Amino acid sequence: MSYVPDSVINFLQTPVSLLKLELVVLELPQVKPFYSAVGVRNSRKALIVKWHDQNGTVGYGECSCRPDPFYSHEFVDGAIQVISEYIYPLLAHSKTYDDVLKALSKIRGWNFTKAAVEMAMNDAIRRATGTGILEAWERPNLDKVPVGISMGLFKDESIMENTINEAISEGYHRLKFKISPSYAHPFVFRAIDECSHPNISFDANGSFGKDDFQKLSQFAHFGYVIEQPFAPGSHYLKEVYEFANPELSECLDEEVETLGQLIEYKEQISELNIKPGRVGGLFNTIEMIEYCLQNSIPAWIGGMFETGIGRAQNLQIASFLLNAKAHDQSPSSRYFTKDILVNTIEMENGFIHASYFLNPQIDENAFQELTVKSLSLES
Ligand code: OSB
Ligand code: MG
Repeated sequence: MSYVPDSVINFLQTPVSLLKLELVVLELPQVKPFYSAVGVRNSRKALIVKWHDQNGTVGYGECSCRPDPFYSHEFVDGAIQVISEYIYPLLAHSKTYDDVLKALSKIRGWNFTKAAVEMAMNDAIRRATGTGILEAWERPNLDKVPVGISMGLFKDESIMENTINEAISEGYHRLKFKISPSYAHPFVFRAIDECSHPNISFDANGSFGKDDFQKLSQFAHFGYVIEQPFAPGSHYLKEVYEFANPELSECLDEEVETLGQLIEYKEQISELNIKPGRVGGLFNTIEMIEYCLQNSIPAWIGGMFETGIGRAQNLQIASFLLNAKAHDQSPSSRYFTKDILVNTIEMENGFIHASYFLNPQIDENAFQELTVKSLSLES
């Protein structure tokens, strides 16, 4: 049994060819540092996979894991090693999209890494034929996607208030505040209390442990959804917490890497953040979204500070979620001083229009300029 519609299953028979894989590391300067419970980011080190097919078409995929293993076990240099030593050799006899998925499934975990390879292959197919797996997915979709902002931990009240006011005036459909036990400051509670936006949420990135229930309850008191309150693998703490506190309204992120995990937790969560990289690629994302739609689990697409390449794909996926109120897919200018698409992704009144995310073109000059390292895999 599959939750995936026949049109997508049939698409998996699409022929593929591979001449070489190119792995390129880019470094995109950020507009400003971003603080969260998993650490600070000053620039975005991005791994781009280029799939060169035998007819000269090049497809692009993005591996959106962090440079360190603080969000998930994956990290950029590890991803490069896994692709070079294990994934590339497995691809040798792949003749169809399905063959590639089967080859990738031999690797346990490393979802962001496998997703980048699938995305690059799919992009090559789409550029050559006009139809990729998302075009083959026969579901209605939106021509503009509502966007939410994910805001880092703030150093003081005035920066926090300015950022909130700016986000509201730019039309963001959701304000998401990063939180952590060490962030339970009076100024934070005051600013959140005074914030009038109708859609507010929190993201703890797994930072609350069993000794932090009192601080967690101070945030939970607002009644907003809390994303990943406990560390992945510690979901039992929800029940322990609720033994002495009101029920938590929970969204999962880090904890859900497979459909099996979603099925395990679905009764206990109020919504799901789906990151195409985290769940291991496009096919798995389609399957998870289908499962959510068929089981009325509210879901939206999360971000990992992707470059334009990964973001355009995330936005296209988000366009299939007709009822989602907002996706963590801010415009490029919120993150980077320079991005790598010809048509830099922009937001208008809190929406990103399809012209930015369907068929994105790479700005080769910017791509070159931001490259710090590259490696070619060819037999
Ligand atoms: O937890 O959603 C998260 C970025 C990197 C790692 C984890 C997360 C995030 C974000 C960024 O919140 C969302 C975005 O790209 O706008
Ligand atoms: Mg999150």
